[in-house]
Amino acid sequence: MVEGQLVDELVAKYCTTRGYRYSYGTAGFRDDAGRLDTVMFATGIIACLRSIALDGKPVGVMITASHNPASDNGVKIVEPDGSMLVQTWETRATELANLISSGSAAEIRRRIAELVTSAADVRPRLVIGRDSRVSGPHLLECLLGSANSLFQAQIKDYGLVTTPQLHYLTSRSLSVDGPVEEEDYFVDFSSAWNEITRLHDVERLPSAGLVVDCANGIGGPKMHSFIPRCRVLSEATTVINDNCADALSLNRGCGADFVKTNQRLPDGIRDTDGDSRLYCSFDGDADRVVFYYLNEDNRFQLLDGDRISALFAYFIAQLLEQSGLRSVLSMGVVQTAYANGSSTQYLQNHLKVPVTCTKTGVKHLHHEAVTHYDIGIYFEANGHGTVIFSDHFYATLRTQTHNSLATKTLKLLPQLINQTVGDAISDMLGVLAVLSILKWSPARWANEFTDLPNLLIKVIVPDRSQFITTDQERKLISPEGLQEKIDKAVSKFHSARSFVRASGTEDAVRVYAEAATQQEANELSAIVSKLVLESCYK
Ligand code: G16
Repeated sequence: MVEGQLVDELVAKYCTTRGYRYSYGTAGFRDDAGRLDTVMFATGIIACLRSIALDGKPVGVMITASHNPASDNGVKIVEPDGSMLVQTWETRATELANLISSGSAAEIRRRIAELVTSAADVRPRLVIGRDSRVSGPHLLECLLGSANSLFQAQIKDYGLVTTPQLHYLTSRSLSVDGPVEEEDYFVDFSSAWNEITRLHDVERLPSAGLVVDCANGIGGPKMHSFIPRCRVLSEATTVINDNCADALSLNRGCGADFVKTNQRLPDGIRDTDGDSRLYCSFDGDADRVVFYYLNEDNRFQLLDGDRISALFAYFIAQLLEQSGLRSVLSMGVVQTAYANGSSTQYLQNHLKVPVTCTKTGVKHLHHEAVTHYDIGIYFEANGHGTVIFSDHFYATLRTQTHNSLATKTLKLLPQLINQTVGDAISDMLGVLAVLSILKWSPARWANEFTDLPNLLIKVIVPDRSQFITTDQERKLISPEGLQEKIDKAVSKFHSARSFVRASGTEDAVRVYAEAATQQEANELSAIVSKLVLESCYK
């Protein structure tokens, strides 16, 4: 039985942010770090209850706001197998955070006591990590405030890690008896890289080198620990924007989101004349990656998540063909509405690979990939994604007695590519391995198709919750009448498409426009943005 007085004391101590409305969004709770005390305390309770409901299996908690500015923070809960929290529990998390934020002392006391006493007599296990934000340690204290005092949880705190490391370490804690250390992550992925590159006699990258922009986030120090373990890469790689000690520089003028949204080089890259290196940018917690290079006119060319999907689909289709497994193992690509129309055409018409579209948020793409395919390739255009292999895939490969080079390569891919979640480091290794094996330069990779010109912008509105979508977020059902106006605007342009959706990680509405020329895409974007604002102030 939990003492009401204990609950009162804990709430008074840890839940200083009151009166806000919270929502477990695209990637957990996200907000200005100063507003998250209460959310962290509530998350400690929900994570423990989840672990108890799963008989004390390890549940992950990652404190991060990923691509958002340094002043924000956030938290998300990870299932024991490393996937995202199941959706019914997202609702529980939102309800509890809002009750503690806005309920009366008596309501809070009653609800928390109810939750704690109704839980089975099992000691919960939490696996915790955080990114490099300065607010991390304080928010961790608020989380531990409930997890320790109300549940006496068994806690493994990995300190500063990337989000994908935390997902990986959580799933490893489930499958391995004995201690799991961060070192395991480095060893597992560098070994897979070393093995696949030896198998294919890779001695150099197909570009003059690799430059990795770490967004001044936690990816920087992790890359410095990781790269020396990787053959070929250790000499070829330059790590930039790796100063995570300078808290304010996080995601500022650099990183995957900046590069993708602005379609330009990040700060920190100077002398690029005659440069034939391959570049990539991670985001603040290293769960996204986009690539780019400078073409012969020294112009920036982006190779985003759509290109990564296309590259993996091309390569794996070839391996399946060579190993005689094309009709045995199903392969498909999952995209969101942000995928460039040309990439969808290329996958469906050229590679003959099925493509499905889901709502934004890797949790949706992951679910689709796992449900439908033996090899599910999913990347959001922003570079967030992975390739997932099914039990049927592993079983089929076990029965292959003739171990051709293609079969051996297929067996190694799931070790190289993080199976729990999108991972900038592991995705980078996957892309580099494929390019090296195919001997494709960045320009060769880019030549597979030409992107339709596009523009993605943010529009700040008084209340983004008014923007309600359907059809995998491609159409609005509210505000009333806005979709019809957007459709009318789109019909005036060539090969055009536009959609509007509320962000789940920022207080803004996103407007995407695509058309036959950049000028048309820009014009369409301006018209749709104006329609969005008019719908708010009419
Ligand atoms: C998160 C999600 C991604 C999503 C992105 C933007 O990324 O994990 O799946 O694409 O937010 O979402 P929204 O458009 O709803 O703001 P990250 O890198 O911030 O964790």
